[in-house]
Amino acid sequence: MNQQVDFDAVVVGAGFSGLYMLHLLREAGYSAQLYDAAGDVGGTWYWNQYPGARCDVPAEFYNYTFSEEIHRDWKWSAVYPEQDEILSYIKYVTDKLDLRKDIQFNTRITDAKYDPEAHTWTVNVGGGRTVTSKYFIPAIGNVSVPHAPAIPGLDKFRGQTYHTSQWPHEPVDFKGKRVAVIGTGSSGVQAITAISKEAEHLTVFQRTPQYVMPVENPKVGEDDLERRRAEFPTLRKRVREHIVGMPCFDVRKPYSALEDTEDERNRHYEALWQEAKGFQMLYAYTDLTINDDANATIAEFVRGKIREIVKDPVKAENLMPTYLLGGKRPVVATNYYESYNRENVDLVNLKKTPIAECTENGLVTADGTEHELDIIVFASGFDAMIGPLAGTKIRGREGITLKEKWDDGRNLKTYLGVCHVGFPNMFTITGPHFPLTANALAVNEVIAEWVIDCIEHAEKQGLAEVEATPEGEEDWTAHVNEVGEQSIYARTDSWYTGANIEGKPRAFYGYTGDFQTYQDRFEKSKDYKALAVKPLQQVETT
Ligand code: NA7
Repeated sequence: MNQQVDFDAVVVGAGFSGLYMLHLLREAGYSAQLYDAAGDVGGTWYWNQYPGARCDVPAEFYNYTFSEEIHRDWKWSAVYPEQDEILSYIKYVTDKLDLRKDIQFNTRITDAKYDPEAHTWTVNVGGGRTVTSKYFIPAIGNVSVPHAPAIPGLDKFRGQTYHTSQWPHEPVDFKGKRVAVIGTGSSGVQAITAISKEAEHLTVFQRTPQYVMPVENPKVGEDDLERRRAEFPTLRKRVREHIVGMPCFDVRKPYSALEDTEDERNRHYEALWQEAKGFQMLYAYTDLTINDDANATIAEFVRGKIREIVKDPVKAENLMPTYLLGGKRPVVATNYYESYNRENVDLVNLKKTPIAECTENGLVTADGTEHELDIIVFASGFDAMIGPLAGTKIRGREGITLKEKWDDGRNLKTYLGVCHVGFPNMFTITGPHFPLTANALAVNEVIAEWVIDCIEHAEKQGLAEVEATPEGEEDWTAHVNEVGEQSIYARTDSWYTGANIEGKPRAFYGYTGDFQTYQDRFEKSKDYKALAVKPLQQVETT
């Protein structure tokens, strides 16, 4: 590279995507430095250390696919490993690739600015220091800025409060404690099943009931391990050829749910429920998430299961979801509904009795009931997708921030979710328009590999700048919005459309098309026609 810079590239975020990006940059011979606010690697898996946290994609497909050696020398203990094991895997890969020497921890990047004259990024690394780089690659996650309801009087509470995504790294003792969990998304559901077994009393504050699919978590035996090692050569291909990048889930009956009789359907659903393979239930037929009438059949089956499992009819009624199954991010868990049969577990339906205030003793609901508590756990989700990037003051060529460019989501446009008009030489890996329905780890690999190809292309062509064209942004954004409008996500309130946060503009914050179409777009974009380029020569002579 020709510019005078501290590093060819600055990467932000030491989660799965940032670490792989760092590896690819180094392999290609670029100097790179990675910064992370955390004290160690892990990203999501560093921060989300709440009880019960585990992956809901089988680990067989939730690990890197680029290195046979890494794959061969690692042994998952269970099909759906817990948070600490995933974090150990990330540390293992980091050490195996010797990445730590190019990572600076405990460094939150709060602002970065593009210099259109020098064609470099200046990144504030804290303590009055800045570093410069040609390329700037935020890989800061899309569910990494916690959201919590503003509860009047919360500051008076004498007990402890935690957010699932900011969990302390020392164990929290729930024994003998009266605990509240607010929120019943993936994190809340996992935390509820774990905390209910330990706490003296648990009160779940639920805004929207969830469809929770059962999942068993068998141990991985030696035979299975050998099979996985033997199958490694085809792993990447199998993952990338699957509609959501999880080739363990297959359509069990390759036709519409409406073609079976009610009895046949329910027998089929029951068999899958007993198999307890999580997301597999969504693939019982071909059309459960694209045809509302088909969707209604599985939704009704799950409601029937809730009635059957939960003994207290009032609790069961409050647990009944009514929206389109799959319209919110699907949730899987072991014995979630069974938790409500425990005598120490109560449920508050916030739609009927919202939280009015917090006192020094606990939470008071609108009916005047005071729920006395020692611990409040917020499992209330995130300012998802644009939150992390909009919350960082990243200023492009014209000096405006991403937050301003996107008008807080009212004018959200990206090119492939990766490049942005006005922000040359910047690539976002896990930002808005990231696919929401595909295996995130597989997507991370696709994007990071595209970014390194693009950088290689720019360097070979002697370019000073690469940047999305307005047409490229318009075209991709129109595609995201079109598939979003056609999907069930358009008709369900969730963080996919910003509906989880009051006042957040409604938009398709993520890509909801299938993984194949997504990859095709990336493949086709390798002609770089949607990138505006500024040859270095041209820059030097003007
Ligand atoms: P989610 O899926 O956004 O779940 C958050 C939960 O918190 C959900 O039940 C929300 O209800 C609830 N919530 C949000 N705001 C409030 C307020 N103001 N009052 C009460 N309850 C509230 O976050 P998770 O951490 O569970 O999972 C995020 C992703 O991480 C997950 O999809 C996986 O990809 C991993 P709502 O449904 O919005 O009514």
